[in-house]
Amino acid sequence: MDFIREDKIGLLGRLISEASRVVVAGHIRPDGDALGSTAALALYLQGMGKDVTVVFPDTPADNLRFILPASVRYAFADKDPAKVKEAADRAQLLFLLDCNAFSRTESIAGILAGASAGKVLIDHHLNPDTEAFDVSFSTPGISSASELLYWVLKALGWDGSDLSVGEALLTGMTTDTNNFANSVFPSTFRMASELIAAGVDRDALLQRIYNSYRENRVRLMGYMQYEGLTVLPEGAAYMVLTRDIQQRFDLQEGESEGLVNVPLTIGSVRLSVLLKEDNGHFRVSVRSKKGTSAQQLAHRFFHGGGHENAAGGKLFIGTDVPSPEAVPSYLETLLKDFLR
Ligand SMILES: [Mn+2]
Repeated sequence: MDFIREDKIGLLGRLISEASRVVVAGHIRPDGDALGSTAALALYLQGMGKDVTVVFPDTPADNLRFILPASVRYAFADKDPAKVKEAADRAQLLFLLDCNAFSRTESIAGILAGASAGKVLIDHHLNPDTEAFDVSFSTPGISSASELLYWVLKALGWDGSDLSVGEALLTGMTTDTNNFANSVFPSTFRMASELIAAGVDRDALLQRIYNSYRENRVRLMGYMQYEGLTVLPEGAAYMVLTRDIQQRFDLQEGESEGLVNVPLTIGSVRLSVLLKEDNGHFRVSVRSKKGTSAQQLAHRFFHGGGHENAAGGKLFIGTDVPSPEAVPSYLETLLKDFLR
């Protein structure tokens, strides 16, 4: 792959061969790509005889737990901060996957950034903090961190025979592209084709990702589309998932995944925003069609960023908006302004 530089692969190969204790880390509220890529790398390194710990700032959502193989050691800082610290202190090599900077690991950023281990970044977000790493693989023009890792492993000489590695990578790529709907490149199809030819069971994987939700999620999706959606004539749509609604549908972490994409199926809508109420702020997800920048909106108005057509951030109650009730009018004003 032309986006993988040979000199970096040489350096990475040396770092891996010299390390016996490795930490693999990903971002807060890990999604399928963060979990799939970290699981795949952990399995690959374990196959080489390395002592590997996968660390995250928080425990993954229940509906994504299936991505984590039982044979891998995990440490989640919200449950066991000492285990994360110990693993980082002992590590000789540390990987950060699916995020552009240590800050995306929030509560454990200081521990990871301050570790004496060699540091490697493998990511596909804009504006990577390459200064913080000994080797950085950062390619925004790729589907997912899982895909980038696939090409890095191939360049390192991985033979693809361990199907559990391939399964985790295909899972991560599938979730990040919304099952081949966004950010798909020729290289993405090539990766999928090679993995399926090698024997990865895509049907089983799709069942686990898309057909294993609880009933409440389907009802919430219906409710939000019927009652909770506002479509503006300027080409934007938004939904506000308040605390009340989350409680009413017994919503768990990860269960509103995909909802923000639905308004983009309306022909006139170029920009979709979902706000989910949290402690003292709203978590904001933004999706856009080509030609409209979700990343710009998230960066300018929601203290965030991400990819051109899929981004996120936060809206703080008290500083950005005086109260939750003020959110709709605040949003409508800025969306109209942004799309003008
Ligand atoms: Mn990703």
